[in-house]
Formats: sequence, structure tokens, C-alpha cells
Amino acid sequence: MKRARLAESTRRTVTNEFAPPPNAERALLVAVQWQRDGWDAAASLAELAQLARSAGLEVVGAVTQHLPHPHPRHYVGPGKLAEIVALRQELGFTVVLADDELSPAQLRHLEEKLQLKILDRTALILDIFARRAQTREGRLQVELAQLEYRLPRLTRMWTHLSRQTQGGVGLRGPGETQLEIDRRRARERIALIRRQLDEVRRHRERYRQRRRQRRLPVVSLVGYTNAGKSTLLNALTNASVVVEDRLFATLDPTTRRLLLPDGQVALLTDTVGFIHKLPTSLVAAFRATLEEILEAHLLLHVVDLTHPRAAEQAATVRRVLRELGASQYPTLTVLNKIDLLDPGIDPEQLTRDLDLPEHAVLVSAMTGQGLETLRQRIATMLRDLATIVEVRVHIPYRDMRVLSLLEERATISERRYGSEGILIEARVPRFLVPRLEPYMVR
Ligand SMILES: Nc1nc2c(ncn2[C@@H]2O[C@H](COP(=O)(O)OP(=O)(O)OP(=O)(O)O)[C@@H](O)[C@H]2O)c(=O)[nH]1
Ligand SMILES: [Mg+2]
Repeated sequence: MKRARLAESTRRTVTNEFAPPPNAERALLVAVQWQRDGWDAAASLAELAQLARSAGLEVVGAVTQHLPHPHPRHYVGPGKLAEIVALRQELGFTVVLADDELSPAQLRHLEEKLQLKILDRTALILDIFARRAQTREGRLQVELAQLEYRLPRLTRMWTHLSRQTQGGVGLRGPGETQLEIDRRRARERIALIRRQLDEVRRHRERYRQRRRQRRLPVVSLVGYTNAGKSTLLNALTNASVVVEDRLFATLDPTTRRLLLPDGQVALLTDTVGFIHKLPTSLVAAFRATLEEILEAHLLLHVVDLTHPRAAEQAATVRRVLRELGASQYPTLTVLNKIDLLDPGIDPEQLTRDLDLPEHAVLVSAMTGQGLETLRQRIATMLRDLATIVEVRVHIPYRDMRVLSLLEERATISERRYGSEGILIEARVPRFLVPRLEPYMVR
């Protein structure tokens, strides 16, 4: 019952959302319910609709189907496919949008059967990312992810690289079809972007070293997209990072100084939000951005408490953190948007329903409620993380980053060089322990 009421109060924010542009493409959403990760098709579809609107599409309808797994040829079964064809007259859509990443074969078959533009969740997320990317690194990463996604899906109709195929005379190998040329161009472009990204990242590594030298503790905001991370960064640091009721408003990392009540100064960083079914090509391309999280001493996991799927969203975030190797990091959960809760709802009860693994602070980044408590908690945790502990670690030579981290931050009492790595005994601040965890010798 609480959830129902909550869903209503959340809906209020959803209706605030911007209207589609006047000549927006009309999209039909299609979802197969098959995954067992706590997300049902309805929730996943609601999110897909929000993604579609964020990408500028108008959603005109949705169909779902329960299947053990998506149909290998056309995602939905043949009966459902016929239903979609029939719906076309009535709803007048020009785009069909699938809630899972379609295989190249599924995409091709659906295009043939429906003679419509077919998009999937991944293409949509990539499109939103492409519009939002601001920095050079962000843009390169998105383009890389897009090319990786498109390469196996290239068909003769594919024209995205046609600009670059002009003047191809002489470059064209004998008997090479347009499709082969397109593929080769895409691969060349991928290689070029990789080289450019390497360069950008070398720059960033230098910046990171400078930041470490300043010796300020780093607190990273993590969380589901639209949870309120940027709003919280602004509220805590008087910054003016873009805040929007859209998915993926922030793509590029931003860092601000955070002044704490006990006089400590920390760096607070905000970055890209996570989402259910985050495309693998994006995770790979954004790996460097996401790995910034590994530089953090403390994570603030921001959760939109008023979202009907808050628990699933929080679980998704924890899963991504685990994949990144940050699951052992000290984390403070920040339950946000409490100003939106109906007066009848007890936030403490709601918190218990979420079944959180760690302590949580209730706040409203919008009204400022709870922020003083949050600042105190951050200060206490950072003080605790600065205490010194003794460790014995075996650092492999391949992980130079951890080695340089130790050189910078630890007092090393003993080193023994082996064939694979160095055995080190050192006194380190506690915040380094999760980072050293994989190499700990007991
Ligand atoms: N009512 C209310 N709205 C909030 C609060 N915090 C954030 N919002 C709204 O939630 C929406 C998303 O906020 P952002 O700060 O952009 O969220 P984010 O986590 O940075 O999102 P991404 O950058 O897309 O990952 C915006 O419309 C904010 O105004 C809050 O405490 N109360
Ligand atoms: Mg943001």
C-alpha cells in the first residue's frame, strides 16, 4: 500500500517531464520479460519509456511478452510480432524500440518483417550519451562504444561512415563490396579512437597524480541515474553542475572541494550514473571514467528513496560496483528526495524495506534537510579512514598504479623483490586497504 502511494507521489515528478519535440518520432516499446534480476517487465518498460523521452522520442504504446528467453530470430515470438504489425495502423509508430540489446540477426529480421526503424535499449542509451558528452574523452568514449555496437550490425543500408568513404578510389581493394569497405573503415576508426583515448588518458593520469599529491581525501558520488548525485554535489559544495530530470544528465567527472564541519577538506566527485542493463560496449568504453571511482576513499551511494524501484536500483548499483572492484570500499548510503514523500509514509520503515547492507542517512538535496548530519557522518568516516594500519602485501609488477599509490601514501618498512612482484610491509591509511585487498598477504 505504501508502495502504491509512493508510486503516485513519484508519478508527480514524472509528469513534470518535458514534452516530446513537436515532430518527434513515434515509438512503440517492446519488452520480453525473461530476466531474473528482480526487475519485472513493467518496471523495465517504465524506464525504457523515460530513456525514449530523454532521447527525444514520443512513446505511443507498449507491448510485453513472457518468454523463457527472447526469441532468437525476432526477440518476441511470431504471434506477438503479428500483433505489432496489426497495432501499426492504430498507433502510427515509425520506430520499434526493444527493451534488450538485440543481436545483429534479431535486428535484421525485425527490420525485414516490420519494415520500420528498429532500435534497442543499447542504441538508445548510446544516443543519449552521444548528445550529452562534453569533454573530448567523453566524446571519444561514446564514439568508440557506438562503433563497437554498430560494427557487427552493419548492413548494406548502413551509411554512417559514407562521408569518409568518399575519395576512396585507389583505396578500394579489388572485389571489395561497399559493406566490406564500411567494416574496414569502422575498424580503422576504432583503432584511431583507441590511440587518441590513450593519449587523453595519459594526460589524465598526470592530473590524477597531481591530485594525489595534494593529499586530500576523495569522496565519490555513485548511484543510479537521476538519483540526485549532481544536486547533492551542488548542495554540499555550492557548485553549479547541471541538474536535470533526465537520464544521464552527467557524463563527465566533475570534482569540487568539500568543506567539512570539523575543518577537514575533501574532494567530492560526481560522475556518470548507472542503469539497469548498462550496455557492455559502454562499460568497456567508459571503463577509465568508471575506474575513477577506484580513486575514492569513501563512496556516497545516492538512492532516490521515492522511486518505486529504489531497491532494484540500489542492487544494480552495487552490482556495477562489484564488477568494477569497488564492492569492499567504505560506503555511506544517502537516501535522497525525502521532501517528496507523502506525510503518511515513514521513511525509516521505507529504509528497512530497502534491506541495505550499510548505514544510511536520509536527506533532501533539494531542501537541504539532513545535509548537516550527512556532513558530520562524512567527516567521521574520513577521520576513521585516515587512521594508520599495518599491512603485508604482494604487489605484482603489472599493477604499477597500486605500487605508485603505495610509494606516495605509505610508510614502507620492508620490500622484497620476487620474480612476479614485490612483497611489501608498510603502514598505510585505512582508506587504502580496499584497494590493496586483492594483494594482501596474511
Ligand atoms: N524533490 C527533489 N528532487 C530532487 C532532489 N534531488 C534531486 N532532485 C531532482 O532529481 C532530478 C535528477 O537530479 P540530478 O542531480 O540531475 O541527478 P543525477 O543523479 O546527477 O542524474 P544523472 O546525472 O542523470 O546520473 C532533477 O530533476 C533534480 O531536481 C531532492 O532532494 N528532492
Ligand atoms: Mg548528474
